[in-house]
Order: sequence, then structure tokens, then C-alpha cells
Amino acid sequence: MSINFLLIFFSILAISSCQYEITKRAFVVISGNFGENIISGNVMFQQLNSDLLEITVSIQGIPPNLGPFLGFHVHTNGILSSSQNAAERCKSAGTHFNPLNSTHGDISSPIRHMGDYGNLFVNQDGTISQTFTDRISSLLGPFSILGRTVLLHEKQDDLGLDPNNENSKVNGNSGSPIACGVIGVWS
Ligand SMILES: [Cu+2]
Ligand SMILES: [Zn+2]
Repeated sequence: MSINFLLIFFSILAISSCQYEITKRAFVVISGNFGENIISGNVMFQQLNSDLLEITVSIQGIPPNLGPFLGFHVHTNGILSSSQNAAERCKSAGTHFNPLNSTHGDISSPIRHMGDYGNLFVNQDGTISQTFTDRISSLLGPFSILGRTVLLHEKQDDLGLDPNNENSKVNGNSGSPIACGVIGVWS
């Protein structure tokens, strides 16, 4: 093996290892139901740097008549009841996480709740398998989402864009929860 090759090899190794330093991560066990359909999965959060959070969602069991777009948010409280029914169990998570008292929007909107992640895409087999990043919500600092709840809804989020519905700028009219879970420490 030539010296040049080794130099290049170790340079690439050094660059790739310091590009993203994962400073913190969190894990959510997602569970719920829509009628008789049992929904389950998980969400992984990785804080790639101080203003870049990567979110990886893996959910299965969503009935094919729902979707293909379903509202997905961080809600304020990490409190879930013991109800067997997700619509009931996830309710105590409260409203969209909104520490800066903003109005509802999409993940890419300049004005949005900190917990607004827009819609997730449901595959034809009733699964969600999606990775995205966000620069607003964070596992760090005074507005950390750790210990709060991620919540999947039964309908598409209107992203605050429906002028004929007063709830549009409050919650995006995405209907009842069908699955949720508390964002837990993953050391
Ligand atoms: Cu929600
Ligand atoms: Zn919202």
C-alpha cells in the first residue's frame, strides 16, 4: 500500500467523521390504532449539530384508506393516558409545541409552531419510512423537545393554508390522533 493511498484514506476518514458530530439523540416508541387496526413503530431523533435535527420515522399498520399524507407534530406534554384508544390516549399531550406563541404552519414555513413537521407520506402498504431534517425544533437548549410527544393524525395537515377554516392556523385540521409516543432519552 503506497503512502499516498494511506494519506488519502485517512484524510477521507477524518473529513467524514467530523462532518456531523451527533451531540444528542432521542427515541420514541410509537403506538396507536385506527379502529381495529393496530399502528406501531418508532421515531429516532439525532441532533447532528446545534441547529440541525435529523428525524427518522418508521411506522406500520396504517389503514390504506387513510393518507397518503398524514399530519405529524410534536405536542407539548409528555403525558399519555392508559386508554386503549389512541384518540383518547394521545389527547393529554395537549396542543402543538409552541413556546414562542406562533401560529400553525408547515415544517418549511417561516411562521410555524416549533412542533410542526407538516405531513408524512404513507406508502401503499400502510407504512411510513421517512427521514427529514429540521432547523427549528431541537433536543438542546431551553426549548428542547425531549420528554414531549410525537403524534400522528388521521388526516392531512392543511399547513395553516385553509382560509375557510379558523382552526387552520391553530392545528392544521388534521383530526384525531391515531398514534403517539413520548420522546425519550437515548444515551
Ligand atoms: Cu398533532
Ligand atoms: Zn402546529
